Amino acid sequence: MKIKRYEGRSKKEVLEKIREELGSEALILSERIIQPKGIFKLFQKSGIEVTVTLDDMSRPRNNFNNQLEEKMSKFEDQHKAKEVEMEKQSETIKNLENKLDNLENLIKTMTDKIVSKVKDDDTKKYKNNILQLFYDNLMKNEVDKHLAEEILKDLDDIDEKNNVNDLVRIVYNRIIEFLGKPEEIKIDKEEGKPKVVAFIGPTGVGKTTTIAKVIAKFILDNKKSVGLITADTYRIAAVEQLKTYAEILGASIEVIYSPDELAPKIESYKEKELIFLDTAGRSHKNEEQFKELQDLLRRLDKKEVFLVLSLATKYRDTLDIINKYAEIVEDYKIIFTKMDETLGLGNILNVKMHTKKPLSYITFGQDVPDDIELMNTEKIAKLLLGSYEK
Ligand SMILES: Nc1nc2c(ncn2[C@@H]2O[C@H](COP(=O)(O)OP(=O)(O)OP(=O)(O)O)[C@@H](O)[C@H]2O)c(=O)[nH]1
Ligand SMILES: [Mg+2]
Repeated sequence: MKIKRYEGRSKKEVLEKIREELGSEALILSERIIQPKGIFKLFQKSGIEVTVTLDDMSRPRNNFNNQLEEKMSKFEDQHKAKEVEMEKQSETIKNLENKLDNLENLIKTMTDKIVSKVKDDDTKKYKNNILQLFYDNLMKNEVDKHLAEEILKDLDDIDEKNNVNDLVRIVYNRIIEFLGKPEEIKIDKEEGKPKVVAFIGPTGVGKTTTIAKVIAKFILDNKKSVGLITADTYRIAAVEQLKTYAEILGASIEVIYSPDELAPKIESYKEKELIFLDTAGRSHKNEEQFKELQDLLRRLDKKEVFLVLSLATKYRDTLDIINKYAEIVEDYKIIFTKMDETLGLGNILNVKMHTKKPLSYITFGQDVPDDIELMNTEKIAKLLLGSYEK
């Protein structure tokens, strides 16, 4: 440790000396006023003595510096470690990103493969262009895929150029055969008892309108005597609707409010050639309504039941409907309505496939009596395979 004393007349003077010699690092240890001594003391001014140290002062400074340096280097180390850590993390994130990219690519490739496979299945199913066109049209009409495949089965090897006509004829015939010969309502009066033709089906499909169309043909074209019974008393408007048609057509009409009233009404119509029974539309989800309808149908001994289905109903819903009606009636024929409201006629084939029941009339508009005909299966086959024009 170096200790040095400096003297001067003022503190300023001494400090300047110290700064000159030791620089600004020197540390002041003590200061003392120096009084002049002896006989000259009266004439002399007091001075100042400053004791300083360089080492002592630099040591704490050094310690401080060291600590500071230590702290700084620790901080730098920590900072570096953090940087390394961050680098590692960003590396990991990059790796993860790469993995995600790879996964995304993999999913895309797989999806593309599946989509192109499905497309291949659906669009490029047949080598023969005509068969492919038929298949595409059947699909557009929402024909059940398996049924469409069945209709076009075993034909792909026929040479296209030489046998176009054969191919077309075969496919048309297959459809016509599959649909079967549509059956119309016939007068069938045995033992003096007219047959009861009952129309059943979901709400709003066109049962009442179709009955009006059918009886108009019997009354106006064939001059037959027809009796009408309506069991649809759920809505006042329903009774009024049929009464209006009956009035215009000159048919008699009876209303029944319970199944017990059915037999007497049928009896009262025994002179008629045909009796039509209109029923209330049933939601295929309402069990109670279905029981009532079943009860009504059971009371008819000589009957012909027509299940009326709208072509505007989706395939899935139509399936539910036919399954539900199959629970309460075994023997029935099918009438399709609202052909004018859809481009897809596939449900005609689909329903036939699921029920195997005979087809009958088809309706294509609201006009009574014009918008109805016995289904023309050749026309339907053409529409299903070729175009959507009606
Ligand atoms: N576009 C079109 N509408 C039809 C056809 N047949 C019936 N309609 C209409 O469908 C609606 C319902 O017809 P309705 O005869 O009352 O049907 P419904 O099955 O008796 O109905 P509910 O008795 O309520 O079950 C009416 O507006 C009819 O004009 C058809 O072939 N095409
Ligand atoms: Mg009705």
